[in-house]
Amino acid sequence: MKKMTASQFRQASGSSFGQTNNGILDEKVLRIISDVQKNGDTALLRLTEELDGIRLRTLQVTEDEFQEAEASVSDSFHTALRTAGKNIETFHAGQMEQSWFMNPDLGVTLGQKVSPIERVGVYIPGGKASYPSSVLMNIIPAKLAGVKDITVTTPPDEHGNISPHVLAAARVAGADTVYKVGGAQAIAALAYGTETIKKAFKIVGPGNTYVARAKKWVFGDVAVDMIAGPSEICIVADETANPAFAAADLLSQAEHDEQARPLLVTPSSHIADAVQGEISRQIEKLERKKIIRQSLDQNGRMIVTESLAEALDIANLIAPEHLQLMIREPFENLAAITNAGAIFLGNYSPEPLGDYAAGPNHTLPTSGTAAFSSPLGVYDFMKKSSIIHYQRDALRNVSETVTSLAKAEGLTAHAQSIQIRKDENDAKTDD
Ligand code: HSO
Ligand code: ZN
Repeated sequence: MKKMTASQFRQASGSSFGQTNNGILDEKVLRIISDVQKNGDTALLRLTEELDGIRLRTLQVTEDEFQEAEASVSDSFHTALRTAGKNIETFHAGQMEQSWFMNPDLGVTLGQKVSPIERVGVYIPGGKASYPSSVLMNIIPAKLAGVKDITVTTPPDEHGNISPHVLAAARVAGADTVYKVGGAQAIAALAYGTETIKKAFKIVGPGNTYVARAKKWVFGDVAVDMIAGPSEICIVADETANPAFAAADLLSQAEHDEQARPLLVTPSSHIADAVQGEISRQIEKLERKKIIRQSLDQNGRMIVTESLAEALDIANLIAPEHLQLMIREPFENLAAITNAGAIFLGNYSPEPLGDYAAGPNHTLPTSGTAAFSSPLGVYDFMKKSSIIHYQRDALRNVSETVTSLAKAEGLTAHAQSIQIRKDENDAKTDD
């Protein structure tokens, strides 16, 4: 990994690593979206043949396919799904939001009614990046929120099959239906509906660049969770960090893809060198070392700072998806961190723990968006309605305020809606 000072890093990269627009990609994605809008299932089947290499007869995964998948995965995998699922559920149960009411004045009741989104679409990538853990992370909070209809779409392989691990996870998490369709065409189907796939009100889940661009284009017609970029890990380490652990954690994120960003920020040049040594040693045994090497060479950085405070500043500037604080007093320094998707404290809270089993969500803001957004949670599947109740006298008390603002806006019908009630109230009081 390239070693540099904090000021060199500041100059070279700035704070944001946002996605660049890609005209050719967008053209393709838009063509697919309008094809699906016009031709529905016919377009989905044709595009699946063209892009995934399989002519399907039906899109929906059958009960037989589910049972076959569940029978084919190991008992230990089933147990792991259940244990991880339970931890994810326990954590997310803490995010539940309740409706509430207040009485700010006599005769006035205000509140907020919380309702689940009715129908949600979950996109799950296929192929090499098929993650049953993401099935749990996306569906469990939706279930807790009370979403009634959860549709999963995921691309089939060239034989028309879906990963049995993904299907088993979909069952454990409680998906209602799984469809064999991927890419931009799946996003279009969820956004606008087809003969078989019902329109969703929100689409969540990770995906490749086609999926990400498609989500960006359908946003507005449907809600989307976020536009996910490549995985990132930023480790802030002082001399109490175990260099072998830090190296292992950087390598873990680098294996996601060549674009992944492993970063080490440390006030100790000695730690930087020790971590580098460990990386060189550990990488040799890893299956995905080709991907890892590219990620480390292209996007990996070791940033040596003047102090721990400066290291924490750099972490905020990066606003990483995952931040590990491998420092002497992680809790004491937490106050200094404002921008990070998830913060892992100490030598024994590695990022992969959070990917699978700790409980918090692994769908996190990437590409610097942790500066303004949060992890996926139960709140992403709930919406709110304001509640307003005024008694007659309470309305009279506020009538002047409303009519004067309405008149200033030239909206006399608005004023009239208040005045007509005030007149009724005045007549009654005169009796
Ligand atoms: N680290 C990924 C999530 C994941 N890791 C899934 C393994 N499986 C999110 O950046
Ligand atoms: Zn991961």
